Amino acid sequence: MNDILRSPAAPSAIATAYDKDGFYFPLDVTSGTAAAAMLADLEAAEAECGSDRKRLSLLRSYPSQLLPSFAALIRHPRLIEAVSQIIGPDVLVWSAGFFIKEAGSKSFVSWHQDLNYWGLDGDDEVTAWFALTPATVENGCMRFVPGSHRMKDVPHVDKFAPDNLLTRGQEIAAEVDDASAVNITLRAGEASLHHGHLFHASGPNATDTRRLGVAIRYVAPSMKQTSGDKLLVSHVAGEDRHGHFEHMPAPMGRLLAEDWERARRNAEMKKEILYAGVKAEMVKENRRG
Ligand SMILES: O=C(O)CCC(=O)C(=O)O
Repeated sequence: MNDILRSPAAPSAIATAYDKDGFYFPLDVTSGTAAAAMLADLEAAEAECGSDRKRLSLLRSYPSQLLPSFAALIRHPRLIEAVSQIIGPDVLVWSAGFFIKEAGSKSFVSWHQDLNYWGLDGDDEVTAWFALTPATVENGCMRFVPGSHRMKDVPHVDKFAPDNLLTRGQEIAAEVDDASAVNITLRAGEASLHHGHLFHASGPNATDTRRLGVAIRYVAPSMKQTSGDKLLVSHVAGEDRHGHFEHMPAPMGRLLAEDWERARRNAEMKKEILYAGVKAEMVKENRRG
């Protein structure tokens, strides 16, 4: 990647802000040119999927298993360095999927916390949301409530609103102080970091271009699924001394048959976790969270 980095923040600034607010941004990861090249790779792969909706859904949910450019992104030294300040040097990627808002789309994300529905036994987790396009107020950037991560798990209700990008259209079942939220605007090539208990949401895309970001869920290897399932993860830094997950290899090429097969297996396992207790007819492709 042809990276042109702006002056990076001192590592302690990341950990301090994250501890206080539950998030950190903006983190310089790649140049805009490198982000545009990743976007072009994704869009070429989307075109190659044609009208195969199942493949499109797998591609958008598991790009780092199918495209070497995204396998490199989740291992990018700037991301690993920043994430290690928060969860330590041993790092796995639990998932890395797109949140896509097409031009002019009503797609939104309701106020929620991430960790409530992932079936993990702790909170040694951090999401790096990497912007493939700029994230602006107009195109529906994320909004974070500073300090809300200290509330730990709060109750949610499943609403299944059609334009909600979350798996269950889940929403925090209490009033959220929207006025205190911060707009997480990013240029293409920057990322934000957020805690799995942070209250966050995002609005529709009122512009005439797509808004795309990859939400990379980094976890410490000490975490495990409360169900006992060994989910598929990417081992991206340090060591895994726990063996709670099955490690996947990085793709050796673009859109290879064995990687489609592994992504399919991953999707089946994740569906069981993310949709636990939900009626089959409510389960939709291209949903997150
Ligand atoms: O992309 C968005 O607008 C929302 C992303 C989100 O909720 C997340 O990454 O946890």
